[in-house]
Amino acid sequence: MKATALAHPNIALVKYWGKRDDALILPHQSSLSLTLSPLSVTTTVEFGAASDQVELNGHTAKGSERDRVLRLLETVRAQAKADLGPAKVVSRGDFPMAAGLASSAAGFAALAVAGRAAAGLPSEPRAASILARLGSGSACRSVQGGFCEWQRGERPDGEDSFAVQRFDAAHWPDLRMVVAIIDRGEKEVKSRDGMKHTVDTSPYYPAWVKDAEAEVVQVREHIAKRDLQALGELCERNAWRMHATSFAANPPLSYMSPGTLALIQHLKEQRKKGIPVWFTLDAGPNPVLLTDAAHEVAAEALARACGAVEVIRCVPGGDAELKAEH
Ligand code: 2P0
Repeated sequence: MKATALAHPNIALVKYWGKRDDALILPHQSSLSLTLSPLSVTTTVEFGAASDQVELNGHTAKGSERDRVLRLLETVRAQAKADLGPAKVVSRGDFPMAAGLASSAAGFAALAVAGRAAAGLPSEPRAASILARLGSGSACRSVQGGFCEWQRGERPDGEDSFAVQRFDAAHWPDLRMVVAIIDRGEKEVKSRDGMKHTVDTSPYYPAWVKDAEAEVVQVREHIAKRDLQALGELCERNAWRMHATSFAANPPLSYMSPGTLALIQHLKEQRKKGIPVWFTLDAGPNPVLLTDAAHEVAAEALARACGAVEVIRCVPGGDAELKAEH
């Protein structure tokens, strides 16, 4: 009746930006991401508590935050076909939650894996990925490690919309992701609201969706060959295009800060000097730099020189995993 799971956040190389079904969290497009180690969220679920309790990073969750967690566990109860009673959930992350690092992705992946185990359901990546998706779209890509592809699926019930692992973390141990925290503040527009606004009002949105499936295939090929330059160039272009859809929304929406632009423009100069470093950028001001092990120190130094207040060096991460209960 009690289980604890640890999951890593992920950074999308081809991004998810927009839903075709808001309730089931079904995307307009497929996406492909990489999990980030050593960053993690650890979540414990215990059924049979006196009442539903949700504690996130030491605070009692309220409102929509609490509702999202409890709704996911409602699905677990239905799947287990058992009256498991109220649930106590305790979740804690080890990285800045508002850094735009998809903490919700790691959190809901850990919740899905722990929730299924606490209910006595078998360990099944596909079922856990679908469950995690119901909490937060990108969470479906944090159930397994390495490079995971969220296939958009076609079915209206979402049963074919889940992530599959394309390459495990050991496929490319030399790859490095350097998270450059430009701004620790909470973003003004949450991803969920920003993507909905973009889908509803941006004339560029259909072009973004049209390109996505082909980009997933191309990224897969670059990863297969461990071609950092080709991967970096495609990731940058994909990030620019995602942000371009938001710039064109009405009213326009920008997640970049002046510091973001200063850093990402500087990368061009660094590449001319022979440093292999590219960026990707989620719905926030903090770029993630892609490079190799030989250049991670240089990438950190240039992020700091461009104003990063904190830098986190990451390597490809593994699967979400259950922890032994004591
Ligand atoms: C991604 N992002 O592919 C994209 C790129 C942000 C930019 O997935 O509404 O927290 O819970 O499904 O997954 C962030 O959005 O949104 C996100 P919901 P989510 O990683």
